[in-house]
Amino acid sequence: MLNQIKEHISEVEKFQANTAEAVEAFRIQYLGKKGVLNGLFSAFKDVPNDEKKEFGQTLNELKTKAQEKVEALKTALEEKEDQSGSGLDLTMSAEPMRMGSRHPLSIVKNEIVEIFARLGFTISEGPEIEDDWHNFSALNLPDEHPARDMQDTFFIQRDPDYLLRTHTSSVQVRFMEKNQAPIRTLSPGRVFRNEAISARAHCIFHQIEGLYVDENVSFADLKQTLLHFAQEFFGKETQIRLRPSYFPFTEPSAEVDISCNICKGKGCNICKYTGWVEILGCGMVDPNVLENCGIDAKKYTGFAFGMGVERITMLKYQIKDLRLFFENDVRFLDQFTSA
Ligand code: 2NM
Repeated sequence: MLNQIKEHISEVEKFQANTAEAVEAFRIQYLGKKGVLNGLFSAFKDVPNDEKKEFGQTLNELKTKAQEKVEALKTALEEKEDQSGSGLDLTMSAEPMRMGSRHPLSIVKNEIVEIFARLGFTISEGPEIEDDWHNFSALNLPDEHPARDMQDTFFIQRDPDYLLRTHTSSVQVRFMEKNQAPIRTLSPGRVFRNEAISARAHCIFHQIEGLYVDENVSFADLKQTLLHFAQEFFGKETQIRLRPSYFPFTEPSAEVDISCNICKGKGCNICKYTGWVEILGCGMVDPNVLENCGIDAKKYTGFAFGMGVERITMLKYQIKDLRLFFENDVRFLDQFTSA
């Protein structure tokens, strides 16, 4: 009987299996209800007393060995499966995840804001629905000015007039009414004009206007500030030129061109073969405007400028149709990656 157990032990030690079924069959053969071990344990009571000790020890050895064998074979099979058979390929690339990206107008707005922030300008914001005073009268726009016409302005209510602001200068009027010089402020925001939508015009667009008021602010300060901006935004080699212009709220006024950064002056579609591209309007704030906003025009002077964010963005990325900014087609938006 003892020899029989020892034979089982050596058989258990030798046993090998490659499939889960073979391991299970082995477990049932030895450790199952009607298995070898239960059979031998039942025979234990018939073993003579002086042999019981050795018999019991050997039988326990067989049981432990059988249990360990089953565990070892199961673990080996599981490891083998992890490496290959489960259909899980750890070298496969992950499902592509759609990352959001910033709207090109936001990218450009943030870049412009940062350039002026480094010069000490802070952001001011105001309402999109304005009254006549902040959008027109305070800014020296005479009653007969064409911008006041229904054709150009979206009126919400007449007499008293409420309208969608046509420029962000209204924000700067509000800022001057609340703050005294020195003032350095930048007003980015949406503006509204009653225009037919085309590749070049939209009834909603974005402006950034800047205002600098202090003692002894000169036209030279304006020019140098705008040159610095142009070189920061469009590149160090960029040149600017100023052409005389007219705005009701500034005197003198100018339009600013940058040297064409596409063709470097050689002549191309963008600059219409002139070598120059218009980017903004500017001027010295009319003393009437300063006085209208409660700033002493005898003591202070100021410069102001305004630019269209769409125009600058189209130049930067060579976008040919303004409507793309408002359609939010992901095939368009996906192309812009930046902070
Ligand atoms: C422009 C051109 C020139 C401008 C003027 C003012 C204010 F409120 F200070 F009078 N803000 N922005 C201004 C001046 C805007 O946009 C083409």
